[in-house]
Amino acid sequence: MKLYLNATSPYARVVRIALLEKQLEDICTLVWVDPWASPDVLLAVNPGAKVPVLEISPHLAVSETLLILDYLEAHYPAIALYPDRAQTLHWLGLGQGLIDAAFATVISRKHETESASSLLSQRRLQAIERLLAALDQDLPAPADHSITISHIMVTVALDYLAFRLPDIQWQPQYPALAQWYHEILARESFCQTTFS
Ligand SMILES: N[C@@H](CCC(=O)N[C@@H](CS)C(=O)NCC(=O)O)C(=O)O
Repeated sequence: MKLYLNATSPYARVVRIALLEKQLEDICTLVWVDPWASPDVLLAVNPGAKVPVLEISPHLAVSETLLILDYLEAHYPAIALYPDRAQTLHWLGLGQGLIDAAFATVISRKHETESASSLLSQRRLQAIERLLAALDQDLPAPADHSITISHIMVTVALDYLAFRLPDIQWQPQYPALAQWYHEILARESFCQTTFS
């Protein structure tokens, strides 16, 4: 297998951590690309020019983070990341929503596609605020030695906020969520995949 990724993508980091936690890193080659440059090697596996993409075999590649995770879980179930599926999907949706809102905010700021006071910007920031409050109220159960895909998605989302949107000062407001985040962040799979 090959994973196409870049080092600042929260979506790609989720997949990479899932591969590490499932102990699949030895059977997956990392292919580093800049999706914004639309390199031919990426377009060949994903005409949409986005990372992550998991190339399973020549002419067979899966794009979209949740679909890649679904493939990995179905084909490599030995270390399971979806223990209680309904509950896991509940938190997974909150984490993916947080990444989507944060990533769209970063991109619109970077490319100045809209002003900070625009309706869409405001709605995204409000969504981030509400998602943080919801997660603080209802955290995925603490990870012991095992970890679930919800822990991965939510922690990557929170770390992406710290990396790209440090002006959103959520940690003093939500100390329980902050403690939970720092505990998971200390795992080897997160240390090996820091944003850079
Ligand atoms: N819905 C996709 C989003 C992936 C995505 O937006 N990736 C970004 C990097 S974080 C990208 O490749 N952007 C390049 C582009 O939009 O042209 C997923 O869940 O995997």
